[in-house]
Amino acid sequence: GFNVFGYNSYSGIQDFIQGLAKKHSHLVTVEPAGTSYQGRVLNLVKISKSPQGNNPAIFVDAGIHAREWVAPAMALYLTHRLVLGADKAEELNGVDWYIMPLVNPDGYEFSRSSPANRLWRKTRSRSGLLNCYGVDGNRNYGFKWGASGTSSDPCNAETYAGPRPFSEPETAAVKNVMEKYSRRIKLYVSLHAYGQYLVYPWGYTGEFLPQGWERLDRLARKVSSAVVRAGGEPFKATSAGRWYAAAGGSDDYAFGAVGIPYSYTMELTRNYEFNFPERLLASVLPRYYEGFKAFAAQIKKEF
Ligand code: 0X9
Ligand code: ZN
Repeated sequence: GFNVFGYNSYSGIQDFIQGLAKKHSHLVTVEPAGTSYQGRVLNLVKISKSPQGNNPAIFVDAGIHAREWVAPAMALYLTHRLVLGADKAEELNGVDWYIMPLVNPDGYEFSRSSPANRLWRKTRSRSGLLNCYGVDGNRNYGFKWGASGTSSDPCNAETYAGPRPFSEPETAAVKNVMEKYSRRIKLYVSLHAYGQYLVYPWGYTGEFLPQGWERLDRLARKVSSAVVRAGGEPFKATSAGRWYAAAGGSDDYAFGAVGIPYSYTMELTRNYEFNFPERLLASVLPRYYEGFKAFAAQIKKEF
């Protein structure tokens, strides 16, 4: 089964996505974008009213960090709302959406497998000789890879950057999506938890900001205001590196290597750390959706 206001299994998520594509074939396309280390399909969901059009696009991914369950929940709720409201929704007129709702299904399923594994963050790849598993996907991208805020120790449970950039099939799949649609993607949002931060490049350093950071900051504040107007908690807008520096993130890669003009990491939820209660999803996800409408409005206006 699948619950839009729940934490679903990988297979429940697969069923939901395939069901949507079947029922709304004019609107929803599912594209296999790769395979996880353990062989799970990484699906890219495209939602568009003009499949062959040249609309500017928004790319949203979620779940690179296994334990941040609210992130895939949001990506799937976003998918659900876009499809449900497609007739009237301004956020689908002239904008295409690419959503990868679960980037790290191996880690996600591992974090669901027992309370002892609940706080797993990384992928589940096996590192050479050591009896240690996993790479932090958000240190594994090929922009300033291995610089500050990363570990070269495969047994580091939080920030191991991997043996080389894009060593993980999961990050390579996201990179391929960015590059395949790079001419059209104007906004990249990577969903994470927690803290209610909406951060933009650079992530690898807090010493300086990219050129044109003001527009990144302005849009982040617009999105936060939209969420607040809907009754939600504000998002703190800042550069990722001013929060704390960490290199090899997907946001920096999208912005710095691919050239996507707007790139954010969105840290959902303020309280409960990684254990945001399932019963509260119905109150926060619709408020966050208002933030996504604000993102879309800006992309439509500007591109
Ligand atoms: O450390 C991270 O990867 C992100 N925070 S989390 O608690 N979800 O792990 C923040 C990433 C911000 N972006 C970069 N540092 N590039
Ligand atoms: Zn995260």
